[in-house]
Amino acid sequence: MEEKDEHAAPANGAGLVVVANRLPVSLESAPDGTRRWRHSPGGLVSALEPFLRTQQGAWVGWPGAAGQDMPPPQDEGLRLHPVDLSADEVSGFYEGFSNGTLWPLYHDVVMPPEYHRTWWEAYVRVNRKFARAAADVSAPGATVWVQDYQLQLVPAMLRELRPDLRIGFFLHIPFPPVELFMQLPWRTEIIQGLLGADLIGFHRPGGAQNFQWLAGRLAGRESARTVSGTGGAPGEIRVGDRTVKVGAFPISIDAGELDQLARRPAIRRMAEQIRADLGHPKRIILGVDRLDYTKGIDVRLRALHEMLAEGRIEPREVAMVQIATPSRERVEHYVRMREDIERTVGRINGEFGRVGSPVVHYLHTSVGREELAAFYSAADVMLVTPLRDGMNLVCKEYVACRHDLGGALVLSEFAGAAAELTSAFLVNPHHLEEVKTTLHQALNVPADEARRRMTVLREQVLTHDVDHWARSFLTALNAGPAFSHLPSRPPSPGDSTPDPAAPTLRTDWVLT
Ligand code: ADQ
Repeated sequence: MEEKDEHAAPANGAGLVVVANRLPVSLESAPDGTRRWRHSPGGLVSALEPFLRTQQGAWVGWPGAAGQDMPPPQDEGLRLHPVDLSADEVSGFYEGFSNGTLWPLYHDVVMPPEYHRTWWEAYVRVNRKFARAAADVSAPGATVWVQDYQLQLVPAMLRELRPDLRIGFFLHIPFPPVELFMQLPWRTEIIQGLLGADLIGFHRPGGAQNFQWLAGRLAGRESARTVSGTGGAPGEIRVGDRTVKVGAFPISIDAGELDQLARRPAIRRMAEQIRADLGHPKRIILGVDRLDYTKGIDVRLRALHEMLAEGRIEPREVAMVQIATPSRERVEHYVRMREDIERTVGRINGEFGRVGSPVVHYLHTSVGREELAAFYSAADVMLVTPLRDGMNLVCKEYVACRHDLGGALVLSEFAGAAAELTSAFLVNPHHLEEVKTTLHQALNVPADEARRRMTVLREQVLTHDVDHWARSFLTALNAGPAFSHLPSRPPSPGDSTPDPAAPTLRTDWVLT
């Protein structure tokens, strides 16, 4: 798939390179026309930063604005390498193939994916750009960790350019069932692209198993060992003289940091103020999501609407806050979904709200970490109802903020997190009556049962944080001769107990 292209390793290259669609900074334009870089620290950045700094790390990614020419800020521990994309590339690669084809296909086709050859061509072109950028910055024998569905061709392209590298790939969204993946006109190319990696990680063992089956069916690759269920060892696929490992690595959050944040008196005061601003309702229901059709925001609004209409919820006693971050606003499905959601909010408030006190408080905005922690602390019921979600970090963030053991989490069975957070109120979001019954249970849960459930949830989230995830993946990737260069860190409570969701590491992997 890749033309032969010789690439020499740079003399001062990085020992660990993260390749992701976005850089951890983005270029913003002020109203006066000036532009500046804004740091956008996410879970991935904070998880990988310690590793990156010890390895003279580099991060390769798109800065988020088409055709930018401003060099990004540099700091000593972490070098940022922007990949410049033209407006056409953003449209074909990002809005088109990534978010109009792969995103809906990988999320159980909850919206119909579109298949366009021009989008595919842009995807190939841009993946090649990312692969070249990674080849340009990686030291001899470096570890390169490629992230997510936008870059599935990069592992094979990069291997062609730099066979000396150790390459990992992690998919942050679900890997679809075999029969859905088979719809994709470029299915073989995607599987071959991923097989360029030494280790391919998914959130759930089911995704890893689907991939292994497809590697056999589409690329004629033999599985030496099939990945087993949660707790099992990664599977192995033979690719020529190489062994590709495939495993489940459930991602998490910086739980300790959020726990500490939520304990601060200032956050507790903010939470009290939120309750006061809402008119001291008996119950606060909260939703926090990117405004995405996979997140099931419409599902929870429909459930609330019907429960209000049936008199199962008294409008004066309940306030629902839905905070929705603007997302992918140029993609058509998203434009329509936003209109639908806003129409439903208007309808609920028109029928059940009063002057000065709507039932649904809808904020189409992104909020800061502190405000988010205050909302989580104030919420009696957290509604997380995606129709399909690779993991879902919001539910873990809510749990991390509830050191008071208060609150109730309603969680979709179709979120990857449901496999770990089994003490939540689990629900099938496709079954509206069940969503209503479960919401009713959560609104009325006795305090001692709520505390019991939250205690178990917190034990899981606080002992399986994002550092644990990054460490598990990099350990598995580097297992073998190069393993010893991982930095050490003081043990955390999670290290003492076996992780049911982490793969068992073998010492006999031989990587070439
Ligand atoms: P996302 O689809 O973006 O991630 P999620 O895992 O819930 O979904 O992460 C969203 C993040 O954005 C959370 O950290 C949350 O706090 C934040 N956020 C959401 N709305 C916000 C708001 N209004 N204001 C401020 N912050 C907000 C993808 C996959 C997931 C997978 C992650 C990580 O779709 O399944 O869990 O990657 O692998």
